Amino acid sequence: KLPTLAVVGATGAVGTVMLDILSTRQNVWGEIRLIASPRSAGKLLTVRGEQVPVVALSEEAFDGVDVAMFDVPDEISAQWGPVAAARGAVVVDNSGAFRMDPDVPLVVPEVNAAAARQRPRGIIANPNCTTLSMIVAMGALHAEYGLTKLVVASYQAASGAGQPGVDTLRDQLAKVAATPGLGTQPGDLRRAVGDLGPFPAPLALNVVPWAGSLKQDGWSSEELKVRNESRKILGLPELKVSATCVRVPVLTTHSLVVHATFERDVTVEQAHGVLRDAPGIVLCDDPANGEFPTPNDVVGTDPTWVGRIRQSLDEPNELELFVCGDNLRKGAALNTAQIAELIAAELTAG
Ligand code: 11C
Repeated sequence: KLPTLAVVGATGAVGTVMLDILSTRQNVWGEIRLIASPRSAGKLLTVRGEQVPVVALSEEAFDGVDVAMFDVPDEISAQWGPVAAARGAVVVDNSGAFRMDPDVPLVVPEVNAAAARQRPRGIIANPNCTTLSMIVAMGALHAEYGLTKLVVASYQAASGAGQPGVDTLRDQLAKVAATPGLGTQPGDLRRAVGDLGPFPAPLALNVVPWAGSLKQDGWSSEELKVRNESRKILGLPELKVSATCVRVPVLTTHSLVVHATFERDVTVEQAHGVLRDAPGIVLCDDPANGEFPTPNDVVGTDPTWVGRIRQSLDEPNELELFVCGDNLRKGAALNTAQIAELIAAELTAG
């Protein structure tokens, strides 16, 4: 019998992409049960070409479930993940609730698939979308050259902040399009756009050097997640990581500029060879012909796209590169689906 999958948070921004992914990937599931808040109960959603009614989140909703994916806010995962695990489901959680728990593996199948087998709490965590947008490429390069330091700047899309982020950016873009001349005077966007939504400054025609909440010494939660999660996934607890997270007026697909330092020297040709052969990576690096990834060329695709690779002009063991990854697909739903498929294979193999 094929395993039963529950999708918790089926109606959200990531949940919606998840239903699309489950409808297009190889079908390894028996029943797919869709779970959401009580106000969405009874709503019909399409998955695998069939209309499936949403059921309300409750303890009983997990009866008979083998794998439960959670795409919900941290506090909902923190409360309900252990409930699902206690009912016998393997939980794959996309929130920040469990990522740094030493008894919860943080898994990116291309990098550390084996970690998914050790799950004392019955919970596996899915990384933050910003970490995920670069970590497949960094994992491949680390395996060959030994990573010692990462300095990154992110260019994060509005949908990282969920549907309110997307709605806010679209609304602001409509307002600036209707008012020619906006964006030329100090603060004119702030006065014109009104609702800032989940962002601390206007996003249309702007960049905003902030994502997440304020943590110690001026670091944002997002910047600390990039540091802590990269260390855990790569199994490098001492890795030096410094991140600056920035929101840009892109709907979906996060980009990062990465400055990576390795134990061993690495040329551009060598890095090309590694990345060309790595699963989950598309190398797009031919600047002479104007070829490099941009978020708009990448959105809706599964791989991590890598380009603009340069060897540092100062150090032969340092590379500069630019990566793009769809934050709702590999950054969230796809990686969760890949982890769930690892568990499905484990369960089916008995
Ligand atoms: C953003 N990366 O772009 C965030 C959203 O820890 O899963 C995801 C937050 C998380 O705003």
